[in-house]
Amino acid sequence: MNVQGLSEREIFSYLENAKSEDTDYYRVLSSMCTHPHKIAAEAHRLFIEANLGDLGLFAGACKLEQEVVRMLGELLHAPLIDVPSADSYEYSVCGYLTTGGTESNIQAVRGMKNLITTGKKGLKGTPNIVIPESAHFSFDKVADMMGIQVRRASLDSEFKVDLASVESHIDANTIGLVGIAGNTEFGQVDPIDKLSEIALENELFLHVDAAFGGFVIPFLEKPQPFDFKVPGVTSIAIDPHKMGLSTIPSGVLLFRSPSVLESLKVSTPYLTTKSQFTLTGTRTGASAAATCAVMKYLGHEGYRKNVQYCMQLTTKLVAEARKVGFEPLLEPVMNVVALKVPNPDLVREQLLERFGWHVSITRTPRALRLVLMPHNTPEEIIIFLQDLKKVTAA
Ligand code: 0PR
Repeated sequence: MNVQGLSEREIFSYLENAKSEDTDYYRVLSSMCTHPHKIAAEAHRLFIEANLGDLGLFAGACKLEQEVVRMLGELLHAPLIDVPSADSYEYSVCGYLTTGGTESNIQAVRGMKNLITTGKKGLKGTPNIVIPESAHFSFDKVADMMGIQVRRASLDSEFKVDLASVESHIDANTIGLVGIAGNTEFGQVDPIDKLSEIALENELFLHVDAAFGGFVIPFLEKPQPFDFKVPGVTSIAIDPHKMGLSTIPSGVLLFRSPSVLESLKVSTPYLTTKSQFTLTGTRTGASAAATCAVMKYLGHEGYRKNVQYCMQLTTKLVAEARKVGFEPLLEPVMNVVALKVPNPDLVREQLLERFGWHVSITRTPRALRLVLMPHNTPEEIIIFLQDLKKVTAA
């Protein structure tokens, strides 16, 4: 750190310099995040100092968090629970705002572990969970942090989790299953209703990672079952900072039953509140304000239009790609396309070096992974395909 502080002008010139190295989402086809909606950005600024880690001091921000949880609970058909002590809320949905899908996934599994190890089952060895091969790498962190064995079930030919493989991994030490509603690489949705049957039969928790798909699936023309309407689903991760158009960091974790949230509680003797069930202590109220504001501003119809726009881009990209001879690995279910191209790693490198396109790659099989977000345009897609053709022809 320098001894004397710099001037405001110097600071901002320094910051602008750094900012000029950021992409501003120009030619970005690899991101599940996008520009936050301007309403979200303004609301974020308004609550910049609010700390949800000390709810007693920030009652207003706390109400906004509860309202986000209530609205998302309603969207995802969460059951209402009785909260006699809450002043203006007779009924509530159970959950809280996280920093994103990673924290939500960690906490969902921690909840399973806490309830099982203190509860009925009496484990004989290391607890395990069964997740799809396609699960996000946040579950590797779960395995590392919590001493839980993470078993990966294989995928079927449509990149959904294979149910027979899930069943073959379940044993006496299995505490829960995970299904993905909108997997990171293919945008595919696992058969959550079938996973629910397996979970109920074996008395297991079922966590649905809808970090990306949660703000997509409900607004598709033909939504697939993935939320609390499916009886065995016990928790859901959904990220407003992805297709919810809120600011980073905004994730939400919802539970069907308050007992799981209860199991996450630790006491906080010297705070204005007695206990905390969140993973982080100090956490921003700005995200609650941003998410609440953008959800109320857009409403169901606003999000439907957003998804419709991204799906139109997706359809256009696939149609144009087919014209030049590139097939998708699967018919896109949401706004993620895995495109079969020769030598994808080299193509990716060339697209960036020669034309400034940011794309990513699926692991198995290796294909070009493209996420069509609100920052992309139909014109951009035409140019992208021209550039892709040049790169693959070389
Ligand atoms: N679950 C799923 C299904 C996800 O796709 C992701 C992130 C997570 C959980 C974890 O969410 P957080 O990163 O919010 O904790 N998926 C994106 C990915 O890994 C995250 C991302 C977003 C990466 C924007 C890059 C980027 O520019 O691809």
